[in-house]
Amino acid sequence: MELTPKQQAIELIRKAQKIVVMGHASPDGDAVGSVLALTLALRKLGKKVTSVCADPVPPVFNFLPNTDEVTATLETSSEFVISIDTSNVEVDKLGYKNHPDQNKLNIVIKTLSGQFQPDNVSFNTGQAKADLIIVLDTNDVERLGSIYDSYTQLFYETPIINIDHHPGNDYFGKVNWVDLTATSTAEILVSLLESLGTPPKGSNQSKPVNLLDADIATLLLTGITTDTGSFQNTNTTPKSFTVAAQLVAAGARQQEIVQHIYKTKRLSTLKLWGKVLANINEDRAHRFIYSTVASSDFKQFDAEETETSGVIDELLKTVPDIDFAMLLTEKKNALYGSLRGVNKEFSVAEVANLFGGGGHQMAAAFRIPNGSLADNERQIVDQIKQFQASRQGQPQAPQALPADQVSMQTNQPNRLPTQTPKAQAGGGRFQLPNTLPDPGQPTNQTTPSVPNVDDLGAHQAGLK
Ligand SMILES: [Mn+2]
Repeated sequence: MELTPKQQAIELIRKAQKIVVMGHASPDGDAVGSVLALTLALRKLGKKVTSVCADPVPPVFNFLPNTDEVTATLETSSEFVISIDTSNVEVDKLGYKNHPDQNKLNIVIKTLSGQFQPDNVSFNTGQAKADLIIVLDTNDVERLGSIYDSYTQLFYETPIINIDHHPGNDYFGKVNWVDLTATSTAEILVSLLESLGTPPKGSNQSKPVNLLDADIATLLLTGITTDTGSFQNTNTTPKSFTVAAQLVAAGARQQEIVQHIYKTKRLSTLKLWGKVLANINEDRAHRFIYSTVASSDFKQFDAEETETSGVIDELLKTVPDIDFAMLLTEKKNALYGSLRGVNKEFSVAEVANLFGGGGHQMAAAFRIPNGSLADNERQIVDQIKQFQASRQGQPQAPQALPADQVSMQTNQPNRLPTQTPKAQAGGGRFQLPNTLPDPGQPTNQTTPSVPNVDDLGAHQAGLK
């Protein structure tokens, strides 16, 4: 009988010694909690584990254990290999002469026949090595950000276990454990850790290991809590409550999570949010509101780019009698549009689609590389007005974007992409954000092509 993805994952994990656990770029609570929980649990089983993420853990999660060890750099092997093409040369002897006074090491090859040329020599620097990669909460390898670009070879050489709950997961792993009914990756991991702690049949390990200790349970509960918006979002399932109760019973520090994530805001965050509120533009005729954050606002308040996260969910979308709220944020050489539905009859994904983005009915996003408020705000707003007017059967405003400005990512059929699609440099070209966080409802609805929604903290109301 064919093994389930869970059984296959357990088998690969049991065999591996050196494991790299990764989460998506711009990590959210589920990515951070899942990566660190699995890291700590695997270490309890005697594995050597590295926790990897392209971006640093947002400061809001610093109360969690081991956040300082999440790294964007993998340890590489210390070997430097010099290869010499011997097809035209017969080698006699190999030796070396060390000249420490000149900081020099000469490698000497004596030949019987033929002569080496400089272009016969090639080098191989140390490569990152692992027995197993476990990618968590990530629907495709592009979402790993710079990690995938930096260690492409490692990804091709090493078996990957892909554990995720996002619709549209690319199935890029050797083992793909994708559970769309799970609220979070952390919820899936609870079941994995229960099984991993049980000794395999026929092994000489007799005692079960309790992998759900208080720290690990706290990390996992953080993932479930943030991906369900503190159990407020409609993706919250009976199972998520059961699992959460199990984690609390295992010692998860639920009050600590709530206090740090939902009841603490930095002064810089409050100032930034104040600016967002002051900048609200209202268009009752076209039934939307929007606000903006300029890159200068982050500087002015000494705020990080992640600190806009939550403002749209906690504040902007609480306005009644509109179809949706939008936040335009200038960051990382791009203009990000984050959309949240208010009217349940309306799909914000359609609005995001206008700009080459996507998402779900209640939460969607788009990204304009090299965009800015000065260059793009007017155009975006005009196009939305036109879209709304045509829905409402009103006269249309002009200004459609050329179709060639729209580009979408395509999924590669064969596990890893053969080539890493790079962000287009051309200004005004609309692309999907490649750092979309999870859906949580209202962000957890299925969409065919765009699994994750926006990096502006869809479900993490109050985060960062
Ligand atoms: Mn998640």
